[in-house]
Amino acid sequence: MTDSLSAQEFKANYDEAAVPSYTLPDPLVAADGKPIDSAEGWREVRRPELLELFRSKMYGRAPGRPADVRYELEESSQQAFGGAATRKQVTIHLTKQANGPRLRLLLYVPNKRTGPAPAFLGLNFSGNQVVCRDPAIQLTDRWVREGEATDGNRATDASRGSQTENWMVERVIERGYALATVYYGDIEPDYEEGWRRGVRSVFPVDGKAKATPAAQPITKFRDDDWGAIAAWAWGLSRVLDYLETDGDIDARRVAVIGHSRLGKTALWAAANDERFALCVSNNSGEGGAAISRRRFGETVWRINTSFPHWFCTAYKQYNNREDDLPFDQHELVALIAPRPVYIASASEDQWADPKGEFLSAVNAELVYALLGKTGLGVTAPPPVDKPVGETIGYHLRTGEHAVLPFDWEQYLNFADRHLRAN
Ligand code: GTR
Repeated sequence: MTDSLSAQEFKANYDEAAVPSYTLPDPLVAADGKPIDSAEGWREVRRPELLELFRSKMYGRAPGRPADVRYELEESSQQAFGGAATRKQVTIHLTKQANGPRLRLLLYVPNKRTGPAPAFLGLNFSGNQVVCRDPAIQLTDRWVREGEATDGNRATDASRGSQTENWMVERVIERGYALATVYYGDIEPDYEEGWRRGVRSVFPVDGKAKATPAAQPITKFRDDDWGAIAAWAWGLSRVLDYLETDGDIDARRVAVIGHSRLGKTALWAAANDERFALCVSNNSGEGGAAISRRRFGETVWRINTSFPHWFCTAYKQYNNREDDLPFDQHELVALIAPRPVYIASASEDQWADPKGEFLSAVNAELVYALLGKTGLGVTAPPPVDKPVGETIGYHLRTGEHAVLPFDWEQYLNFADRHLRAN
């Protein structure tokens, strides 16, 4: 972990009484001060304006879709989980070069289905082999964070299935959804210099519709060039490009899901790429669903200091200056409207500011309403373990910072309501 600050050096505020007073930017007032009062005004004026602000000031700009992708089916079997699912392992080559950047997709599709399956797509933290105990999953050969089931920065067989209960793959299949996952380190390894071994070293941000590799090695970034979160989100869109070509998947019903830093990533992916039909942000916290102006738990300064590579350089100017941000995170949620989005917090995860995450859901409501939807539909935080909401879902689960079976059950119920209703 590139966490260069020890906890002692930063005193996080966990006292609600010490949260400063603040005014949230109104998502329905344009930069020129004019009110936005129609769906068209949102689509044509305000949504592009907000996207541009988040791109240029926070996550950074990403290139377009690569000009030369190639999909290689490495392995498949219809006998996964005792015949309940078909497993596919597909390499997504992002350039023409055989040794160029590539993503390894692990896909399970339920065998019991009447047509192309809706799917959950999420990046994983430690290699595809951690998501369940299927011995056929390729062990990642990429850099992984050193831990119990690694040999230095290499994953070992001991890591197989270690996050089974965080992924619930068999349950997802049983409920009729496909599960697609890629190791986030395939896109970019998560440390400050990790970009040198990831897609940001290959594709320049040049504003062209089709991304092609740089002629010269990339050596530095401009203030608004993509950070790692934008790169991971871009990778999710590349997986969706593949899913659009796979006849077993209904690419119009793909839910993008992520936990923690990857929850921030899922939100940004869904904000940018309207092909994602639904978004789940699990404990995404600072830089995700939590309101930055609250300065509760992790703050802008702290996240930019611990993880200098996550956001674009321009974001650093807001260190300890949250009130100067031309947006707040409820507007990130609003960028997903009118599509369904689920925000989940955990009671012991105060670092991620559960109340701030809830308030983003509340304050995105205006935009959902303008687009003819009920968002959260409530303004008071619900009791623990009681999901609320309509097109915006929310719950505060009892317990720690993690995606747990309780969370998955709520996401599956939410997806049933939104992706299965005809
Ligand atoms: C923490 C970071 C959080 C969150 C978390 C995670 O150290 O401060 O913003 O992203 O890591 O991703 O697990």
